[in-house]
Amino acid sequence: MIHSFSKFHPSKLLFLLSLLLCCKTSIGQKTASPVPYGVTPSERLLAWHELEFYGFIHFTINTFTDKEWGYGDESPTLFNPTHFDADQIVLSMKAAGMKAIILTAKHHDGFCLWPTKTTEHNITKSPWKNGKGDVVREISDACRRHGLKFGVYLSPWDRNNEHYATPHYVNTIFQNQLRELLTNYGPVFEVWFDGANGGDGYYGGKREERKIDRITYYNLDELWNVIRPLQPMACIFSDLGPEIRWVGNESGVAGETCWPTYTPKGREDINKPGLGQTRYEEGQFGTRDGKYWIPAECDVSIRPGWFYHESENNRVRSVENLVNLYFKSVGHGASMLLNIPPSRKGTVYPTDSITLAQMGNYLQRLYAVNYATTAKVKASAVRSSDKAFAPENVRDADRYSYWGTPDGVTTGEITLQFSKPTTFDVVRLRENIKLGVRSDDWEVWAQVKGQWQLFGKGTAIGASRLVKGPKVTAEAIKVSITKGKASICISDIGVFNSPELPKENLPVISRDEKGQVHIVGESKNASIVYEKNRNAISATSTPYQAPFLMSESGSVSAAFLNKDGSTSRISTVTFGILPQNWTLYKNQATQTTTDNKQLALDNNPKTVWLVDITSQGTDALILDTQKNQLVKGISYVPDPANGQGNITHYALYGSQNGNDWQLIQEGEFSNIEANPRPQRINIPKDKGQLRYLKLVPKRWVGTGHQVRIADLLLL
Ligand code: FUL
Repeated sequence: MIHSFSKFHPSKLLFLLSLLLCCKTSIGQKTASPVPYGVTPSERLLAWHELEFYGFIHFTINTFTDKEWGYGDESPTLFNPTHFDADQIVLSMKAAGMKAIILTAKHHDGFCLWPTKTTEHNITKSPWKNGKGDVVREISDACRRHGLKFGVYLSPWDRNNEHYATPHYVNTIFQNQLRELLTNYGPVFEVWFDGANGGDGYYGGKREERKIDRITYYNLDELWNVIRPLQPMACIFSDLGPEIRWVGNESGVAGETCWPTYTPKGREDINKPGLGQTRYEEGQFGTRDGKYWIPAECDVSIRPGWFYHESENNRVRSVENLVNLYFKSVGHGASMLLNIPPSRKGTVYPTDSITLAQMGNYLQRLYAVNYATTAKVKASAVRSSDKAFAPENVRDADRYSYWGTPDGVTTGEITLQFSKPTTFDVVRLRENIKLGVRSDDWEVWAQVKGQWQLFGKGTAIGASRLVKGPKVTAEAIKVSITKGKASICISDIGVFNSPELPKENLPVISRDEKGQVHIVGESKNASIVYEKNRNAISATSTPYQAPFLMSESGSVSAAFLNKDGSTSRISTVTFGILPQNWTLYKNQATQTTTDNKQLALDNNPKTVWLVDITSQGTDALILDTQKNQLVKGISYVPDPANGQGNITHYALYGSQNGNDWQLIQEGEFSNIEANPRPQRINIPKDKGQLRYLKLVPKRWVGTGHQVRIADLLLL
């Protein structure tokens, strides 16, 4: 049909106007830029995307109580770092290549790390610097001094505050805490709201459970309005956004395909997201053509826990592990938020800071030379002869200058010809996200000795995509867009050769059924040394020659000792008391279960005992160790692979005869849902002489009728 514009109609005027708008060109540019496709990021999200890799600091009273979640009844006098050094912390993190830091200004226990006027439960009541200290001030100042952006974590859940769950807490106390943080500490790039919300707590001495409606309680529209005028460039994070979403796990990985756009299923109205309400698995992937621009952030800790625990000093992730996570987060278009928990001294522990420096060194060397910058570029189609769309734009350092194809041309290819065969194993792809997420499927090809071979392929590009392929020496590379929703706007193709990564090589420690401890491993010119019940290793540690017996509970640490007296990193394994003829059953000794209960005693977290539970809080898991002995604690190892059924609340009893039971402790396994790491319950000496132990699961993750026990260790 041919349109006739001879007769005036208002819709025609609108059409003309929109045409004019679409055809807007920049100065000197004759061809119109493509119309943005779908939703696009705001200015502050664009700035956020450019950060890619930044750090988290978890530091508070928990650092001193050895906990992951404080109950809220901890005395502020416990907070007393001996050598707090904000520069050391910030510089250790900067050395890794981080561009910003988010600090836990208040965690769930409610203790405020700055001198707030909103609650007495704050740093002025601690002995540190005679109550004159301010961790938020020191860290934010150090960030500015060293050129890093600063962000705040303010836990909505406050287990200390007597007003929690009332309107007064949320409308006055919590909002004022935000106001203080966003007014007094300079520019803030991100405000982090945790999803863990409501539940048991001290609550001013009431010690009860308080439930809140996660969708309505926090008056989120109002809360966002507190943030906006005070910090216009601060992006708001919560499980569902509104600006940055949780990736849905605490392991540091985004989905292989991870869209920055998102329409949370069953919740089309993002203005009412609630805190802590999400379908976790969705966060990894986002939604193609989602209604909102809510990119994913991958939060992960360098240690198993979020807070510092001395017992985890030898469980710091290796640089190899961190780099792998970097490729699975930043490399999938999300950001990497790596947590570094300062120790009780108030500094980053040496193992952590050495690893951070190694990571920084790796990233610096990775990006040192971009082989694309000197390549000859050719594309299958170009929008026009305007420089604005030239294929060469993919080689420059500008994230937004791009190669553009004509409207309707959604597939095509671009070739980069090197002047000589070039070795690489990483290709970086970026779209100009100011124009939306346009392309879907892509392939990267490498031309090796005249033959094109596939280097990598996938779906979604967005702000950044790192393709890690085999090391090849190629004459050229070709990026093919094989499916897309709008004309192509690729802004970056980077070609890099990754440096050698130090491979983690540690002695492997295991114990057999008879209690013999074996330590195996090989390292050139090095021998193995070990220690029992000591985390540190030195040249004077015991040389390992043959397996040794250890039927009691305890830890074994081992490392390679080099000829020059230096040692490798240390590996530490904790063993429980050796289970010898122990029996494990549900409720009564007479009750036989057909399930695989021995899997809970095999010291292998990969094999899991799944127990049917008939009723909450009454079914008991009973362990008979066959003899009275001193038990110092238990370690419950949840299923690391499937959270559903992992125990969150328990009661633990002990007995010498199997009839008279004494309550040892009732409590929670904090944060086990998001971070299923081993949980320890200490048993006081006066209750520790026992033969039987009874664990009553009171609550667990999900609504199923089974609980999961990967391992149960008696310590
Ligand atoms: C979780 C919290 O409950 C953890 O303690 C930690 O702060 C982590 C980053 O988020 O949901």
